[in-house]
Amino acid sequence: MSMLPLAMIQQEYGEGKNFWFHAQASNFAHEYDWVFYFVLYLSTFFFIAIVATMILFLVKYRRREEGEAAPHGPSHNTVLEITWTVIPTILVGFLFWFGFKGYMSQRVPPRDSYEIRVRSQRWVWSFESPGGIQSDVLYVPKGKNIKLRMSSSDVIHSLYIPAFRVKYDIVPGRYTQVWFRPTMKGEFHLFCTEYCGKDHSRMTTKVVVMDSFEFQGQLDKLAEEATSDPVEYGAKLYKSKGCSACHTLDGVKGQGPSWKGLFGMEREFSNAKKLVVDEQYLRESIIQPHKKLVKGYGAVMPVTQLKDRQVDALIEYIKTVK
Ligand code: HEC
Ligand SMILES: [Cu+2]
Repeated sequence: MSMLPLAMIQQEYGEGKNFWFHAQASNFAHEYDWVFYFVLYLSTFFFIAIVATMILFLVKYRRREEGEAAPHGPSHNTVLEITWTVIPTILVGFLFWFGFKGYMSQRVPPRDSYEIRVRSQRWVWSFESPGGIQSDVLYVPKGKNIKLRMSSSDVIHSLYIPAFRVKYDIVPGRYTQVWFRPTMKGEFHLFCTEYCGKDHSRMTTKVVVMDSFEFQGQLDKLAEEATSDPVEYGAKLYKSKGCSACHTLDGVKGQGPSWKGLFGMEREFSNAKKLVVDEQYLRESIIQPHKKLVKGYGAVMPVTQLKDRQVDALIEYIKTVK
């Protein structure tokens, strides 16, 4: 048991954080937790009341003598029956109202929301701000309504930000969306909660909530990074775009061929004539992965939404993997 004063504990774990929950870091958190506790205490109350009554009756009406006949009890009690129908109905109606109200407010983003594109892919997240700046960490300004427009390039994933009480599936072939308003500065977990294959458990990143001034600075920094050294940028994309899940750098065969010594080698295909690997071929393999299939490999590489300069950077990077 910690002896820290309350103020220090709150600073360490975030306001509203306790045994059950993460910090209350979005506009939804307060009401969400309230409903959770209401259901929890209600269920606890009825559990105890029902089990206690059962035990009491077990003892009180137990058979006392060998061969004693069971007495005839009352078969009907209108007042009791109405009571145990009406009270739970009211309670359940109340719960439905809260659930429905919360659901509706989570489903409908306000018009003025700042839209961030979220792309999910086995096993990485990618976020893109309206200005086209991409990152593998979700940066959001505090106090603004944020809408995430999400898509998947392979299987079903699910975005979950516990501190925001936000969770929604991302289904291939369609956009899904969530919104929230961050109310607390800091870093919070973001992860996939839909089992999506081998490295599902590593499909994690974080949300960083900044004030709007810091947020602008962060966007500028990311934009700068993207235009600097292409090889360095390519190395980052190799990880953040999920290429590393299938392509190794050390010659070991993964789901896809290793990139070691790829540039300049001779390649054979199952559906095209052989050629020597050059920039043209690399570009095509990244943008239209299934046009030429490397011999011995299936058509499993996902089509990734990459910007032109990202494709360039990846090619520059591949050229350095010797
Ligand atoms: C799900 C696994 C998977 C992921 C993720 C993946 N690839 Fe591939 N990739 C493959 C497979 C399998 C092949 C071989 C079949 C083919 O040519 O499509 C391949 C082939 C390639 C080739 C041609 C390589 C050669 O040896 O001739 C390039 C270049 C390439 N991928 C780049 C990328 C880049 C860049 C990314 C990340 C943006 C990426 N891949 C992500 C599976 C993957
Ligand atoms: Cu996933």
